[in-house]
Amino acid sequence: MENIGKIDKAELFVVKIPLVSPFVTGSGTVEYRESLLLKLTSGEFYGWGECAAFRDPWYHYETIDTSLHIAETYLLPKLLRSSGLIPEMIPELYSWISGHNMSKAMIENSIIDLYAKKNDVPVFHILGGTRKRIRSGISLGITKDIDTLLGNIEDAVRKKYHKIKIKIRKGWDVNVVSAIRSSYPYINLTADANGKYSGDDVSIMKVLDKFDLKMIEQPLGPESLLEHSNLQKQMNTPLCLDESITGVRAAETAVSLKSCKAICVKQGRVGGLISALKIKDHCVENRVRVWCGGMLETGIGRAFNLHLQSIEGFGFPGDISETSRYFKEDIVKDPVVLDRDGYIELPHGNGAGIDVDEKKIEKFLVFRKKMVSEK
Ligand code: OSB
Ligand code: MG
Repeated sequence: MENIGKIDKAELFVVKIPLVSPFVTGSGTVEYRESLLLKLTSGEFYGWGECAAFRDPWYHYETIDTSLHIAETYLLPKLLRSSGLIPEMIPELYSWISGHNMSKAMIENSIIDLYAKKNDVPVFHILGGTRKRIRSGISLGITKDIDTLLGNIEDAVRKKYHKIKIKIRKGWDVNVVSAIRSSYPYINLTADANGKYSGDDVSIMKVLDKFDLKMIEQPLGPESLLEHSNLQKQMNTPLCLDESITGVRAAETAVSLKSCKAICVKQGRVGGLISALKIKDHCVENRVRVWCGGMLETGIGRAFNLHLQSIEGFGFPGDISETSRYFKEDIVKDPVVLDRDGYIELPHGNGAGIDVDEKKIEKFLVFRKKMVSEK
């Protein structure tokens, strides 16, 4: 395989795209997906990446502005001075920079897209993915009442989603799960608390334990690895960590502390695809279930998540839904759709397999910056 050579140009874009409806979680609401995008150019080739960070730090400390700052001050200048890189070198190149894994993942994704295009192979080929189609999953936000949510669940069941995840928070938990289970006793159902419960809420967790939830995601705060370990001991339902898994080391610690029986890997949060693969390997070795989460990404980030979930070892449906679930208009040409059996086909073509619509980027643009190599 050929290395990526020299990067000539790096272009950063921030777009702001309306969601079809506000996405409400226990810790924050999103009405517009504001997203930081990167396009790297090397000769006739280019690679795209998307940063998982949101405008505000309600889910994770990184934001669009911190990611932009880290990328333009540290990550991109270093990249524009380097040559002959292959994707495996990226984590090392940036290892001296503490944290900021979302910003790093955006760069890494663009490099992998570029590298795959240069070598005329799809991204999943580089990652070792073998599945040609993957099982879909949908994450349903908190709604104004339970009937509205039941309607959304009905739509998801009709579309044959392989997993339905609901958001829970105090006052929107046992009542909601119990109503869903009365109508849908057998669906593959999980609940995501986004860290908003505490050690005092064990009694609520014990009630939730009775509804055959396939997992409860991140009941306690991101730094509560020990508390999750204590809670897991008292529960049959597998706990799944999301916010806590900020990188490879955090995943290893969570596994050794038995803080969870499942991990939601968001490659955009753990530093990129290479780190996500390391976490997957560690989970498989230790019989912890692993699956690919999402961050309401546009078609760019969504494509990388799809490639990742195509790897054997991602043993539970991810949070990868069809584009129209969030966006009326996206910035890539081919939307993600479900087939009749609720599967999503891997994108065709080399690289990430997406065709970015730069006219749509112009339409939704709120910021842009270009950096060129000094040669
Ligand atoms: O906790 O998994 C989460 C969306 C934004 C931030 C955090 C989360 C989510 C989701 C939806 O649950 C994932 C998706 O559909 O992209
Ligand atoms: Mg989550």
